[in-house]
Order: sequence, then structure tokens, then C-alpha cells
Amino acid sequence: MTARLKEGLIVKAQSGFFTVETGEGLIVCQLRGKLKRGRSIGDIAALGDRVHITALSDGSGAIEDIEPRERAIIRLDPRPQGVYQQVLLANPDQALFVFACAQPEPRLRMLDRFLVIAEMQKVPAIIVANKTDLVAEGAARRIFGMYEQPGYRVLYTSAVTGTGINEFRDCLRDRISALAGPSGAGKSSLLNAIQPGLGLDVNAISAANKGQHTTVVRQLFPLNGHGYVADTPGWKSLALWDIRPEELDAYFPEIAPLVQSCQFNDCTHTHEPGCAVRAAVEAGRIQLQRYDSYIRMRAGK
Ligand SMILES: Nc1nc2c(ncn2[C@@H]2O[C@H](COP(=O)(O)OP(=O)(O)O)[C@@H](O)[C@H]2O)c(=O)[nH]1
Ligand SMILES: [Mg+2]
Ligand SMILES: [Zn+2]
Repeated sequence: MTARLKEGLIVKAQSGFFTVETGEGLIVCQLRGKLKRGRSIGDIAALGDRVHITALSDGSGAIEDIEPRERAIIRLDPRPQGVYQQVLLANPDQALFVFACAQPEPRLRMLDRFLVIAEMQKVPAIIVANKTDLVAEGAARRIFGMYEQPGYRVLYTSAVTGTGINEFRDCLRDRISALAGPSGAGKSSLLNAIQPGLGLDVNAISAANKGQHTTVVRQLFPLNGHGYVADTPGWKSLALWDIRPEELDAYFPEIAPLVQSCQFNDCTHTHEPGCAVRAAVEAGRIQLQRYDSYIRMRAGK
């Protein structure tokens, strides 16, 4: 029997089983043994990977090979054998960070950390400022508008009044998006607003407790308008601990281009004379909030 190779996308990953969307339906696959050979320092296959599979006679499938990842959202997981690279999502087109304008109060320092992690992982980031209905006219832009200066796109939404929902839907269309943000910001409500039930499904992704082993189910949810969305909790634990202070410059789009103009090439942008970054802060071209976040992260906080 000669098996035909099919192309597909991993849309669900759970304990060594991968559900692959082939275009002709879903096939639950396992990895071919040959792929597991050698010492692995990270997930061999992951949610969002594009793969080639063979369909087996029992209706299941075997993953024969995995296409190189363009990018990935990776959590570094320190283990006794070394640091393991856990892939939360392979090949995301973008990350959407949902924060509420109020209830809960937006924690911009958390947003700044998420943005740095996205820059590190080369995932384009979009900010969703939700619950605009809870603040006075113009207040949402006063809070989140500063992120437009370094070039981030900010969507202003309300799942209650429908403000910005079309824009949010258009933004997800035809793309694979990772959604993140503090609990209560309105992620599920926004998803339900564009596609009833979607938020419920996404919310259902959680850790299933089987005895002492916790199996995490990771899943991409299909959008009617084409594209997929995945809940990617745990950005807080993606850790900045492996960033060297001088590397951080590159992950602040408003700081990166100025660094070469500092008088000293090992400038820490804190106290040195001729610092182009501090000059930009003083001139209001870099927001104080962003500079404070930068300094804290630089200090490893
Ligand atoms: N006023 C207002 N409330 C919202 C909005 N979006 C969500 N909520 C409410 O905020 C709470 C948390 O929403 P949820 O979607 O569960 O947040 P999640 O934890 O990020 O998924 C719920 O009570 C929602 O009804 C919004 O745009 N405006
Ligand atoms: Mg939710
Ligand atoms: Zn400097």
C-alpha cells in the first residue's frame, strides 16, 4: 500500500496527539518515531506547525515531517537536563493583547512586558483597548494612544456597545492570531461578539487534571471569516530572564533607532552625558511610562 502525503496544519495538540486540518477534514496524528530521534531541546511538533502526514488505514495519521517555523511563541522551561523550549504557538501571524480601559485598571507595565516578548519572538503585536464604554470620551486614547507613537496598532473596542468590533473582526480575518491579556479584560466577550460561541470555546482551553499529571490542551479555533485564533495564556511566565540588558534596546521600537546616537556605545540610558534616549524622553518623543518600563526591565525587574 502506498500512502499519499497530505499537507496540513496542527490545530490541536495534547499529550503527543496532534489534530491536523488537511483541507479534507481533521486527522488525529502521532509523530513518526524517526522525528523523535536525537536529543530534543524543545517541542518537535506544536500547535500551528505545518506538517506532512500519511493517512493510515485505521483513520489516524502519522506526521512524517514538519516545515521549518517562521516564528514561534516559546516558553523557556528550565529543567534538570537543560532549558526546554516549549512552543505555545508556531507560526502566529500576530499577537493581540487585550487590556481593558477600566475594570480592571490597565496595567501598562504588563503590556510593556508583553510587547517586549512579542518583539523578541518577532511576532507583530496589536493592542486592543477594550471597555471603551466605561471611560469618558477620549480617555481610552489618552491611556493607550502612546503606543501608536512607537508604531503599534491600537484597536479601541467595546464588546458591550459594539464599538470597534468590525475592525477587530477584520484584524483577525485570514490570519493565525494569538490572544492574550489579563483575565477580565474582555477577550471572551470580544470573540463572542464577532462569532457567537467562539469565546466560550477558546475559554475552554485549560489544563485537564488527570491525577498528578496536568495535560495542557492547545487549540486553534477556526473563524468563519477564515483564519484561526488561539488563547495563549501565560505570557507573564514567558520570562525576560534570558535578555541581556543591552539586547533590550532592540525590543523598544522607539528606543532602538536612537541608541547609535548616544555618546557612549555602552550607554545604559540612565545617567550618561550625551544620551539620545534621555534627550528624547525629555523632549516628550518617548513616553515616560515606556522609559520607566524599559529601565525596570533593564534592571531585571
Ligand atoms: N462594560 C464592558 N464590559 C465588558 C466589555 N467586555 C467584557 N465586559 C465584561 O467584563 C467581564 C469579563 O469579560 P470576559 O470576556 O470574560 O473577559 P476575559 O477574562 O478576558 O475573557 C464580563 O463581565 C464581561 O461582560 C466591554 O467592552 N464593556
Ligand atoms: Mg475569557
Ligand atoms: Zn543612551
